[in-house]
Formats: sequence, structure tokens, C-alpha cells
Amino acid sequence: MTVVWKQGLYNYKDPFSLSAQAWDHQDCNSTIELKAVSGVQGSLRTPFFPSYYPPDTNCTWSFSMPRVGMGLSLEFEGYELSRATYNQACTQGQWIIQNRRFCGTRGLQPYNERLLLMSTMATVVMTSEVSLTGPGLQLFYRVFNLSDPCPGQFLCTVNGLCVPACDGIKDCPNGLDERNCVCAAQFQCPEDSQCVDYYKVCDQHPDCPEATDEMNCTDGVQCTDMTYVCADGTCLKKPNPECDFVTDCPDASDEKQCDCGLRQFSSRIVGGTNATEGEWPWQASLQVRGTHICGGALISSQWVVSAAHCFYDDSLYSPSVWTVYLGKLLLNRNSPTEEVARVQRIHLHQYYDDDSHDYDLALLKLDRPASMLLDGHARPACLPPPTHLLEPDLLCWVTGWGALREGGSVSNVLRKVDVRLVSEEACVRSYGHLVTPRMLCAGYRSGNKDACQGDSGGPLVCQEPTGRWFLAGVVSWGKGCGRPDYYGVYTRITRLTDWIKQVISNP
Ligand code: 4AZ
Repeated sequence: MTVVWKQGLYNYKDPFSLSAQAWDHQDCNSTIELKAVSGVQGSLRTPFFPSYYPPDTNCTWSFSMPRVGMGLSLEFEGYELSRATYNQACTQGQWIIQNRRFCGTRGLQPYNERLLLMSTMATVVMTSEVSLTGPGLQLFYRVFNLSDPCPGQFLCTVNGLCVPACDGIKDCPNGLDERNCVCAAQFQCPEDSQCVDYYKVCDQHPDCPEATDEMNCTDGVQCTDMTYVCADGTCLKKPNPECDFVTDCPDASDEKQCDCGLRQFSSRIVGGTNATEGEWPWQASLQVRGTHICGGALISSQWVVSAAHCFYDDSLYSPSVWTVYLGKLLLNRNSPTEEVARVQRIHLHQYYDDDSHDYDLALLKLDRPASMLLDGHARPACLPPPTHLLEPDLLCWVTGWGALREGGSVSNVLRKVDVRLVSEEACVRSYGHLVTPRMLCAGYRSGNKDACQGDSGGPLVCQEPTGRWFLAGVVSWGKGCGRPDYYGVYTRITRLTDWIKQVISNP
């Protein structure tokens, strides 16, 4: 091995040291027998993953399919393939799949390569050029039915992902998942294709001509993106059945883990009013050296969600600089009900993009659990499942210590303001394509009521008829504060629930 050091454009003043270590060669060739089941069957990794793959890597993976009529889906995270022209060099890895050459590129989105196979064999080769290395790559594989690749969903051919269809959110970059919908974000009566609002389904009041919206409400139905999935896989037609004090799932899983979203007493926000003690028990103040920087929301005894952009600065991406206050009302006064915790770990969403604010979500693990005793003032908001319906016009609340007007300073007392959820269509009318499926808009066309600087990372919560509060969004961005025609933009929690659950369950 030869190592050459050259002085580049910059004058490095600091000396450096170089250490070298010999590694055993890691083999990465294998043959994989797939089964005819749904779900991820395994993963492929470049040698030394998650470390960089070595130069001159050459991995060949051979798959044998369970039968003809099945396709193979290769699922990448933050890496995508595109067909390579015949003389194109691939600087971030070259792939040869079924004799077609692809170049991989790192990005900030998920991507599936779907192989439509004629035979029961498939080979996937990954190579890197003799002198090039790169961050370790991992992909998950599964088989799919060629005749129904995305059961109950829509196949987005741009990126190979299965996305929710006709739910009012353009998940596919070309928007085809929301085209040709008989009912957009509404229930379709099977008898005459009339459209009915989802909240009118299974509400014991017939709306479809033959009352089909009230049928099968206590049985399992075909799963779609609008149906709640019980732990045993049964899907329910009744909207938002989770934690509503009625057992709906055969295994009762819809009423498990429901210690959330309730206040314990029975009984920079623009245009809002002062909050009262204990009114928003999930609200957190995230502080650095005694200064409030961002809001957060408690979702379990040891986890707070906030916005990724609060931690993006190098000096702030360090758990030790942060202090988390729970049960606080006034910033300048210690309250007997408040709890203080330090941060053990900061997880930023791996696809967070500082330019677009896409995937603006962070999870903070506290160094100790919040007490959440009956007299403690810290209580978690409910985390909505991905199928939780939040319809446009729903009245929700945003809270925080942020500025009272654009350009103002933070508030000393916690403030609250009501905002209405806004359809993606209306939000795109004000912001154009700056709005992604991971964003949710709320506010009013006339402006005035809004979140502002300092509210970032704080909760947007919506109350279910049962009285429980669910976390719908996290304050993310917006053009100014309270301006007419510019809504507040929030991170859409239901699109990131799976990520949150995955981080929390993998300590
Ligand atoms: C901010 O600068 C900010 N009006 C947060 C929310 C909004 C605007 C700015 C929404 O943190």
C-alpha cells in the first residue's frame, strides 16, 4: 500500500497523524433463496458496513425466486439508482442488475428498484472503481406480486415506492397517486360511488344511500391507508379507533399504550393567549445555557420530539449543551411542578434537508424518565398511527414561547393559539412546491394566528372527540408569521410515525 500526502488549496496549520490497520478481506458474494411471503426478507450490505466499503469492491448477490410471476424489490435508504449511459463513470458505486448498468447516487429520499423478472433467477452486482471508496451501503429485499405490486396502495413509478392513493397528499413526485380518484380523501360509498367524509364513517348515522358506511364497523376489512391496523394485522374501517375508550381490535391492541393525550385536571405564538398551568403538559422548552431555543413535545416518559433544524448547527448537535424543561409555564421562574432533564441522545431524521426543511424531525432521549405522576405536570401527547385521519379544517392548537409578532422576542409565558388544518392543495397554492408530503399546513387565509420564531419544534395538537390530544405536527417553517395567505408549516407526524417508533424501539 502506498499513501501519498499532497498539500492542497488550503494551508493546513495543524499537523495530522495517520494510522493504518490491516483488515481481513470481507467476502460479499452470496446466494439467497427467497420465500413467497410479504415483508422484508433480509438485507444486503457492502463489506464493513456501516463503515466505508473498500476500493475495488465487487459483490455478487444471486437470488432465486420462489416462483414465476413475482418481482424483486430492492429498497435503499438515501441512495438511488439511475441507468448509466455506456461510457458514464459511476463515482458513487456501479450496479449491474439483470445485465443493465446503473450508477448509484446518495440522496435524501428512500428509493426502491423493482425487478420485473421473467425467470426465477436474478443477479445483483455492486462494484466500486479501483481507487474509489464510499459510505457503506445497505439495501433490504422483498418479493412482490407482479399483478398487484402495492396492495391497497399506489405504485409510484418514479421511485418504486408504494404510497397512499387518493388521500389528498401527492406522495409521488409526479402526483399520479392523486389523479383519477373518485373520492379524494373521502370515503367512497360502494353502491353509488358517492363520497362521504371519513369522520362520518362508522358514526352510527348512515350517510351512504344504502348505509354501507355503517356496515362492517366491528369486523375486519381489507387494509388500505385509511384503515387502522391492529397488532394482529386486522384492519378496521372505523376512523381513528385508537385510544378512544372502545375496544375495536379483536386483540384489543387499539386500547393499549393509551396513557397519553390527557390533562390531569378534569375540568412564538402570534394572535394567541396565555396558557394556564398544566394545560399543555407535553410542552417542553429546549434550552442552551439558560436560553430558550426551541419547543418540543413529550411523547413517552423518556422521549421528546422536536424539529431537526433546531439541532442542525454543529455546536447544537451535541446532547450535552441542551437542557429540557417539562411542566413549565413561565420561562423566567422555576415552578414547583417543573421537571428538568438532560439529553442523552439526539436523533435527527436521516433524510432531513436543511435547504428544503423536508423531514424536519428530531427525537431526543432524556437522561431519565419524566415522573408523569398524578401531581407531576408532565404528560405525553398521543402519537398518531400512520392511518390517523386529520381532515382539513380540523381545529387544532399550537403552543410555545415563541415571538408574539414577526421579528419580536420570545414570550415569557407559554402561549396557545387555535389554527385550522389546511389541505395540501391549498398550502401548495401559497408555497408551491416547497411543500412536501412530510409537511402539514395550518392557520387561516387571513393570517394573524400562527406560530413564530422560538416556537420551532413545538407541538401542533388536535383533540379527538374522546378528549385525547394527538400530536399532528411539529412547528417547522413558514413565510414570516401570521401573514395573510401564508400558513404555518409543520412536520406531518403521521408520515413519520414509523420512523419515530423504529428509533424508540431500537435503543
Ligand atoms: C422560525 O423562524 C419560524 N409562521 C417558525 C414558524 C414559522 C415561521 C418561522 C411559521 O422558527
